[in-house]
Amino acid sequence: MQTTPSDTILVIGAGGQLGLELTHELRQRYGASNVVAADVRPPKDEATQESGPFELLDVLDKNRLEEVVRRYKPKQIYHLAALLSATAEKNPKFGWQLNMDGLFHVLDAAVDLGVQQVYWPSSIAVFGPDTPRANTPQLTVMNPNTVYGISKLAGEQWCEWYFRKHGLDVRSLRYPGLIGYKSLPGGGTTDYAVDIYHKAVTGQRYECFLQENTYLPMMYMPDALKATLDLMHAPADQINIRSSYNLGAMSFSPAEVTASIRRHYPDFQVSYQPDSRQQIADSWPASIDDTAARQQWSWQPDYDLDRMTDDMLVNLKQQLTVSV
Ligand code: AKB
Repeated sequence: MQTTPSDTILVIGAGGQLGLELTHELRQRYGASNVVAADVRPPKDEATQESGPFELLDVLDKNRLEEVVRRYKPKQIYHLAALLSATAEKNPKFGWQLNMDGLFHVLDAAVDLGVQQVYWPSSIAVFGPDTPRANTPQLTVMNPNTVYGISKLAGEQWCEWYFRKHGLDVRSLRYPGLIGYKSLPGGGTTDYAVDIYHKAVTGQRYECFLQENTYLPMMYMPDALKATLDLMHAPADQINIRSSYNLGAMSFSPAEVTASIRRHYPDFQVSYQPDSRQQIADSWPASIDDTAARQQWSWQPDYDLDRMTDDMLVNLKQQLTVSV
């Protein structure tokens, strides 16, 4: 039975790296009581739990998901719960189950219960070793070779299918590595680019799990939030891609981010001890062509590497001072 959507927004995976910041941003824009945060475990920061409604929700539990959707009648769902690249390689069956069944449950609940819009994140992981690495086009050879990448590519195709068959307004971005100071990522290949800043401000040396010359596409969190909300607000007739949009901002290597940090901490020491994540990074693009996003809904990033570094370091230092 369809419900009448309210102004409510449901964020699934609200305790994760992106979920936490997106929930805060949505609550600021639309009012805390209109944004329901949901996660499989209570969020580590009390603000998410206390500043607005929170629901414990395992997206693999379809009945519970439907109960939450029936209760709040959200007009939009942001479904962010997933296992990232490195963790999914270690738990392939569970990675596939969470990333695919979770998506089906959300798409079906949206169709069956009258949710107007769904946002679902894809990733640069949809590309693989056969993909052109420099300035990777929107449409090209994909052939991902990680569980995470395979699940994201399949998910993109399903999103498009639900749009065509059910008219569901699903929108998606292929995020590069996301970097922010408010929350830590977990289980990704691009996580080094967050960890390295934490080590720098706490006066520690950093052992990087990727080689110094490994270039990957990256993005500062304020740009990721802007892109996500701009895409969700764009008029439907401007959205010609219903699988997922390439999204770029900057591309750098561990050596380059180290140099950027050394402008502030000249003695910062980094060593390199590549592990299994190197192979994953080597199969991904080094940079992204996001012309479609720029042309169709005016995407434009604000942060380059040095501007991001300056902001990360100021904010991380401030957090340290507050917590001492
Ligand atoms: C990961 O490293 O797995 C993620 C991603 C690029 O999707 N940050």
